[in-house]
Amino acid sequence: MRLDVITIFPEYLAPLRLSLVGKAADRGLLDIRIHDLRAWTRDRHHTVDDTPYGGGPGMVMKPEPWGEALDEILADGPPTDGDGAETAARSDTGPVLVVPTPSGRPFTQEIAAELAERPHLVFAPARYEGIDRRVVEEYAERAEVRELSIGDYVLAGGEAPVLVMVEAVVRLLPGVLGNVESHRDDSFAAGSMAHLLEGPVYTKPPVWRGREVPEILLGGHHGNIARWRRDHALRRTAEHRPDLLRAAPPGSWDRPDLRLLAELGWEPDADGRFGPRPGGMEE
Ligand code: 6GU
Repeated sequence: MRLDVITIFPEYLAPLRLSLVGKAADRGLLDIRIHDLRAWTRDRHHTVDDTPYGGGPGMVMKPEPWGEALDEILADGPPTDGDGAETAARSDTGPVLVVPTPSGRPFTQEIAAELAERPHLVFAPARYEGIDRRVVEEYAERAEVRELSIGDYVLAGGEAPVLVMVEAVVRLLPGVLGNVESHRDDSFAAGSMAHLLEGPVYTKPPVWRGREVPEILLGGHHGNIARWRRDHALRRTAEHRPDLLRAAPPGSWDRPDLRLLAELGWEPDADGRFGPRPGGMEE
């Protein structure tokens, strides 16, 4: 996978050289290139922003440096296959331009998995007032553009979101995680533990500061251990992310799940989905 990041703070992306992502790059699974947007300015002051048309606070990133940077980087990326009948903007092998913005669609595990299938990702982090709109319009004709937000809060720029998204994508690439099984129980991964958060984990010693590891985990009864883990995942999800329980398709729950959920005050509606109790205080 080829990964380009165009930024006015190249040093902010230094963590991509470390840890899991850095190792994947060292092993040749990933070609990461960080570019300074100011390299594509032509004035003495390397100007990348200007005041917004229509007035208002803050500054807007000028389109010209982005245009020159993206032209060069898209031309230099891996070739798009196809018979010519499909455009790069629609091809599964064409580049994806990721524009981090608090006004984007929510970045999810599903989107991370889609991005992990693509050969070329180009990230365009901006300061939060954003990039002149015409840049997204222009490149939507030549790439698949994804405007993505990492959560409901406002950051000063898109660089931290790039670190987040790259890590989420790269750990899904074949050969990056040592143990293929490591994906299976991920909170938010598909499978029988989908829509459940992960529960608690323990390691040695068996007693630490007088606190014992739950006894069931010390025995070798795999069925009981799996049940214990699922119960705790369910408790944690009900507590921290009730929205995930409500969104779960009917048929997600087995008999012990339903018993535990009832104990926690949840019950399914006629379609088998959990919703706020009639007469409850929610919504
Ligand atoms: Cl992607 N960018 C900025 N600036 N703030 C954010 C964000 C992105 N996602 C959440 N907040």
